[in-house]
Amino acid sequence: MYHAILDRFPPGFLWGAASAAYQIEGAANKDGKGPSVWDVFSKIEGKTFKGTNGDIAIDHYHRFKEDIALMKEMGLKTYRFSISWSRVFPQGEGEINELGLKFYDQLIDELLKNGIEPMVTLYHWDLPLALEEKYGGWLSRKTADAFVEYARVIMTRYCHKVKYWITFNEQNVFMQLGYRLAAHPPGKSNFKEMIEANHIVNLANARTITLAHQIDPSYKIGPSFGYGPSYPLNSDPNNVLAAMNADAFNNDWWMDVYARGHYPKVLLYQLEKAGLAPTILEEDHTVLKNAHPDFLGMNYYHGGTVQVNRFEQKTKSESKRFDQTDPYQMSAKNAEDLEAKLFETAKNPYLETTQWGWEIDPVGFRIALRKLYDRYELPIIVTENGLGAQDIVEQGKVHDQYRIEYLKSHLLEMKKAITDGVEVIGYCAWSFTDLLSWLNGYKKRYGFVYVDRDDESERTLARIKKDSFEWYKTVIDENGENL
Ligand code: BGP
Repeated sequence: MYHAILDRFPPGFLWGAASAAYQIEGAANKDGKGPSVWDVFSKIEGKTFKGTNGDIAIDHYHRFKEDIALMKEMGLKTYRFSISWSRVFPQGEGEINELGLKFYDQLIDELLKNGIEPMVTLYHWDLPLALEEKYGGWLSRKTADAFVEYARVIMTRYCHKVKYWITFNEQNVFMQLGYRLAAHPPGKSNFKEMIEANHIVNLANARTITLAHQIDPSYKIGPSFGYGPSYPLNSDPNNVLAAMNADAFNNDWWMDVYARGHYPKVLLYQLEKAGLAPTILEEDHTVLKNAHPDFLGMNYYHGGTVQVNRFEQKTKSESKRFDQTDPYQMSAKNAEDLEAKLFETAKNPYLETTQWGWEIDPVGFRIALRKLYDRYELPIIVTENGLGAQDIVEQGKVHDQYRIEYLKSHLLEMKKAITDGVEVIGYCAWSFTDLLSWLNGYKKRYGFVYVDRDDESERTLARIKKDSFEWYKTVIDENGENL
């Protein structure tokens, strides 16, 4: 779709930046905070880059005023951050830790004092350890009950102060990495368990959305999803079908539940036949149907390219790569894992990648916005988007022109999507300051503000504005007029 002139960003557009508690706060044991699953997982040998963890992180817990002063200087309209559940409920449930809440009281008040709209994520992966140990975490409906109670406490306390709420950050990511690929806590590789745990998070999500609207009907609440559109490798109809399968498997499985209140039928049918479908109780249908998110949060980094699954490829003469002894093929035959039957990932020949091998695909961002809006017709808040790179300080400055180029190209595509007709109400760059990358330590930086620390030590933790800081300040000031 060509536009000679692009629409303006709507007035009041929420220009923002995002973070997550474990990645910035530090103060891991301070003021009565209980441990989370990440506090333990990051200490297991070989799990994170050089054993990096969030014990100190960038010490935002003690430096939040300095950080918010920088946000104010930048002109940020909104700041998305997450609350550490185990800071508030050290055991995940039961007794409340008032000191933990006090930190968030101060943080939110400081943001409001500086004219910045707080956007609160209730869950950004740091499940209280006690719930994992006591109930088996998300495999138990008791964890969902505890979550809803925690959410009730937070959403009641900050009534009249916070308007925008995110339930879960990237449920697809913490489910896949946690229960299937063993790269996040609880470190499991069990597809069926992933499907079960995921269903329980769906219920927690739906109940929290319904509860939010009961607490305050003017609340705006939704989940944040790690969204990447699927491309077929080429116009071979088999590959087009593979891309449909990939979208169902990677995106619709979650998004349909959020926005439509039920699982996508074709994929559910496949899971049922393979004995992998979630245990859905009669009352669950109503819980899922009754929840109406006000927006969909989208975290966009990149999509993925796919081709026909390896079983059907095998019947084609041009594809001789797969033989009967391929172990992955054998396990998929056992229906342990459905993915191999649906599609196979492929390399996209058109896209360059970041230093960490993530595809750089601004047009994919427009496609993602279009696809989500076309399918669900809900407003979208981009809750994360950004470039992880190794920044270098030269004479006290960080010249991150590459980050400016990355963000600029994405904002331009977002503006095109808005001109296409997509309702986007906010954009949060990932991230405001540099922070801990879950698996990649402190070397992979995303911020507008450099933090003087590395993987080995905390150094001075001093904040340095990068070139991208001034650039984004101007973007906000001009409401994205001159991209
Ligand atoms: C998203 C997470 C963020 C952040 C970001 C960058 O999936 O929601 O918390 O970490 O990805 O990821 P990484 O740090 O792995 O580069």
